[in-house]
Amino acid sequence: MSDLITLALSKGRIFEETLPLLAAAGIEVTEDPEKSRKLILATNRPDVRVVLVRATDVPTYVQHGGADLGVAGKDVLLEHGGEGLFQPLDLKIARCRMSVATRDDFDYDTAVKQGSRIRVATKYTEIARRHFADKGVHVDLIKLYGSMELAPLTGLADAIVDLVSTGSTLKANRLREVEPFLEISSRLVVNQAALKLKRERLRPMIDAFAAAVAARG
Ligand code: PRT
Ligand code: MG
Repeated sequence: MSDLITLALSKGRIFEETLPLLAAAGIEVTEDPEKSRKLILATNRPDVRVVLVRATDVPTYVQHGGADLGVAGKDVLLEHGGEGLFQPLDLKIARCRMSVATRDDFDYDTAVKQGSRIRVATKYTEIARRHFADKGVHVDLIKLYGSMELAPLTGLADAIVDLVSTGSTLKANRLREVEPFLEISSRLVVNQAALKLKRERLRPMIDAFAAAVAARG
């Protein structure tokens, strides 16, 4: 195992919202990912680097030691399963909720009450499967990799399960949020072997993140 500390982040909201937490640990990313195509970013600490990966790949990198630690949404962690990952901290960033949404003219409550089979399109098949199983609702899950909003509009599905934050994406596509069911935020994930072998340097980082999260309230 290399002596570097490698942190896996995804571009966009997770990268942006993790920067202040890194700053609290005295770590500054010295390159701007929006201004270059580099996937490995240096920091002010010669022993710490950031790697940019797809949000859904963060748990995989950390689990297999491609990174020592990373930041991933609860949605991503639930879908991944979280095996081999130590999850010491809810960073309370990139917050949103997982919801069921339908077309305006689909009567979800009645369909549920009548025990109808509902066709649900989603990228989050594991979360959706568990949610409807807990409710005792029969569903046919259709796996998609993006643009879930299109599914009810084209007749591919009756409903979708997707992340909602402001609600404007649903609104723009004339969909209605009928059932928010899971609060989502991002977690710090740490490789279990790294936690043992690099404990002296990782522990203060984790503690600094925890203090910054607590200070934010
Ligand atoms: O976008 P890309 O395909 O590159 O990857 P990604 O979608 O996996 O990454 P990214 O950066 O978009 O999301 C990373 C993490 O941010 C997710 O795993 C969530 O934990 C968290 N997060 C917080 C969100 C949102 N808010 C969010 N609003 N992830 C996605 N969205 C999407 C949502 O899927 C929907 O399409 O934004 C749209 C809804 O937003 P509103 O504001 O219109 O309701
Ligand atoms: Mg996205």
